[in-house]
Amino acid sequence: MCGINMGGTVVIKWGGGLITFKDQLCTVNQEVIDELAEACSKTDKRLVIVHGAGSFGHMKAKKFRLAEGRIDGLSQDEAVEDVRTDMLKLNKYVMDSLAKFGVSAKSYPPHEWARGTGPKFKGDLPVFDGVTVVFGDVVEDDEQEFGILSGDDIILRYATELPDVERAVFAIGGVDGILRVPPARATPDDLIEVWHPELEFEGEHASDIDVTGGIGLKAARGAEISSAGIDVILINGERPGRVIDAIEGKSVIGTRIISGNC
Ligand code: IP8
Repeated sequence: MCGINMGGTVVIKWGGGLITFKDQLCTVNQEVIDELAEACSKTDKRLVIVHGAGSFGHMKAKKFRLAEGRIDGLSQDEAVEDVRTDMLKLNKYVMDSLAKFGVSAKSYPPHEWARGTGPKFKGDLPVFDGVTVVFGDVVEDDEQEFGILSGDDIILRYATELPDVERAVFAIGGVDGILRVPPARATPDDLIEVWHPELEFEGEHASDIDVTGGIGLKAARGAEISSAGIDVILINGERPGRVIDAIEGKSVIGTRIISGNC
């Protein structure tokens, strides 16, 4: 980070499918992590980075049904600890990369401060006087003992509760934004440049792998952020130039999310 702080806060989600290889257990895409970290080192905005889980979280959470909480007859305790440990490992790749590019950042593992799942989880949002880093995690839950708190719910809370948020950026993998049809069938014309909740799209959700909501959850949380008056954009996180431009609020290829059909 260089220079004086030029204005407000930008919250950015690094999608789990962007920073890991989603179908190979606990494998990181180091190149993408480094590009994102470098992009984040180039801004004077105050950043909150929320990263997803990808193959460090979803596979084991799915196998042991951790999103459903305690299930009698299933030995889940080890899996709860394993997924937390795996998420800390993924977070270390992120933190090491940020440090490599000179970013002063501090990480706050949600299982230490958040309780409950979904957008109404409890806990004071930690903020660092530099770059704040948090991530999707296995957290304690009053009703079901534990559950999965998605980074998409965390970003909603940061974007709407910090006082000076300028925009929320969702950096995702493999696509330029929200597409009208699943990526395998899409042409460049299928990118939805402005999306609002009344506009239907055929989102692909790998529910065989993912325990949280995929693109649909990002779109829904994006619309909630936008209805609080905060700009929201979904971009292809594999294009560092777009990541930088999105953070700075410049015009960029992607999907802007607005809250209503107006
Ligand atoms: O990838 C999920 O977070 P997300 C967290 O941000 C775990 O939805 C541990 C699967």
